[in-house]
Amino acid sequence: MSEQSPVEKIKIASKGLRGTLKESLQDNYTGAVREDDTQLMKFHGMYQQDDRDRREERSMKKLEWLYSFMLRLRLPGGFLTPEQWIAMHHVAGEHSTGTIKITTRQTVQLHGILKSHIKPTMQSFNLAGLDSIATCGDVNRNVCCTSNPGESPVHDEVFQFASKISEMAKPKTRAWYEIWIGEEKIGEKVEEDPLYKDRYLPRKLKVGIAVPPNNDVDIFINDIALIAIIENNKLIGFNLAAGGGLGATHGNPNTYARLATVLGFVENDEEKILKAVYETITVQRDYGNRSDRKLSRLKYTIDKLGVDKYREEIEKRCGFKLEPAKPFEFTERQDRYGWVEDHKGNWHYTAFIENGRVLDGEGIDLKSCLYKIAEAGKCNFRFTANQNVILTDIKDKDKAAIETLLNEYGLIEHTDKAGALRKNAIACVAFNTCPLALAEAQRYLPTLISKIEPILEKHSMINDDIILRMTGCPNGCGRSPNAEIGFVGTAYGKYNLHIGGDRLGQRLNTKYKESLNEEQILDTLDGLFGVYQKEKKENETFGDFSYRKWIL
Ligand code: SRM
Ligand code: SF4
Repeated sequence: MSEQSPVEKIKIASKGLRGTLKESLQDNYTGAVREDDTQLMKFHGMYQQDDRDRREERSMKKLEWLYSFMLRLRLPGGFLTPEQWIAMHHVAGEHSTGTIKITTRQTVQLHGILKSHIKPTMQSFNLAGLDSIATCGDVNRNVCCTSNPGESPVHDEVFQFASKISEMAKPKTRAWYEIWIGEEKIGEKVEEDPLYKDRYLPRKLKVGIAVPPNNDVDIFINDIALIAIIENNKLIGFNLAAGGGLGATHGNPNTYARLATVLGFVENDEEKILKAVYETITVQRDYGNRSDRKLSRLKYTIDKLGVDKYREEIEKRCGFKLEPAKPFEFTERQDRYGWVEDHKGNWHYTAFIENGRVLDGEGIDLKSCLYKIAEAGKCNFRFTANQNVILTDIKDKDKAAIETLLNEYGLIEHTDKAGALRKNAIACVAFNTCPLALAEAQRYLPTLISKIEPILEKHSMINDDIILRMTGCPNGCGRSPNAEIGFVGTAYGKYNLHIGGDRLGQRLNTKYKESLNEEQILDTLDGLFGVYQKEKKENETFGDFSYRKWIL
């Protein structure tokens, strides 16, 4: 048997994810935490980072890098009350850079939290009924769910599963409460955790739930995916899929992006559905690779075991068989911007937040606007997996007041005037905080889009809903491998261009050109769009055309 990865040893020795975090926090000589604790912190929802824009300057001055921490909240299905929004607004202002970053998994991250500010941050969130448990680390992460549960009673019913799965797969250790909130530890014994035991999972694990026909959560990129099957407006159960994941490493052919494979159907029986998800996790726990972390996601386990063996193993552990998968169809993936009325007569407004960055300035005071709306207390907040915000559950009588605030701050105009390409685009964080970034993403994509738009105009494609995404490295956080046009950073200012993914998130794209600079990107797209306009079939999307023309 190959040697276990160092992280495996850290987990086992951690005493229920406690490690020496308390001691690390008390060490005032450094802004960092001890090396092993950087791994354990992830299970508590935090990453140690440094300001990469200032690395060189700090090194020249012989100063320690400017360490700080990124914190990610646990928000199954991406829901916040207005009171929680207000709390988050204040925490962001007092303890982080101030920017609220909506992520591609329907939650928020705060960056730049100094070590001495971590405890107050956690305590404020705890008071607001929020936590960051298991949003990172080798555990189940934030559970995603189709964004707008108010849309139909079925959406509501499905949404409940996001919280139930999140709760079921939450680590049993009380370490988060002890270290950050000050809860007293009772005795020396470490809590039993039947799901995670003392080794947790071989790697991160992601669960998503989609309600067709909308694939807004990009369901097939999840390790475990539930696709709601609806007949006569009733939820009859879920198709269970497994093995999605987008991360890869440049130059390592053993790593690859993969879409989840549908394994079968489970009827609408809560116990059975939760059991099926639970045992899909335990198979990965027991068979996943624990020596090479590059090959340890569920997607590699399912390919190593074979789909049939993985399914059999789930069935054996569940004590029931998965039924044959039911047919389903996705017809859209975009967020539904603007106002939507639901079956109860309540209103929901989806606002465009470019790359999920909620801050003031840059042409619009988004943060103040959303704060004022939260203060009014007339709506809840939901995040979409496309990094946007939905103001939800607005009573008909309150709609006008919300609309007035939206207009006062220009958010309706901001949403309406953004072009189709921009509205459908995603970029990951990348510089200046992501330690793995090779190139810019969220700080650069808006500018690049402004340069692509005239080319689209020239080819009469400006209203085309093309899905374009950019990531600063091949890890795929902005889901670039699952876009019609994907940019993947290779070095500062250089990107691989991937094309041929479909519009609905059911076919990955393929690398078409390597390490292009901006000029080459614009020239290449100009050429591709020209051919597409000339040769496409009626209603053929850019993704489908490029696949047929240049990839097949
Ligand atoms: Fe991610 C690592 C940001 C969604 C695949 N991701 C990271 C880290 C934590 C870098 C690190 O390990 O130190 C990034 C922090 C940057 C920063 O400064 O904030 C990071 N990932 C993000 C977010 C914030 C991107 C965004 O702009 O929204 C997303 C947070 C999601 C959340 O709320 O939980 C985010 N990451 C994703 C997704 C997309 C998704 O899940 O829908 C993926 C592709 C799907 C998948 O998991 O395969 C993704 N992130 C990765 C990977 C590659 C994992 C792999 O299997 O190889 C890494 C690197 C790793 O784990 O070693 C990574
Ligand atoms: Fe960082 Fe790469 Fe993820 Fe972008 S894709 S946030 S650069 S790890």
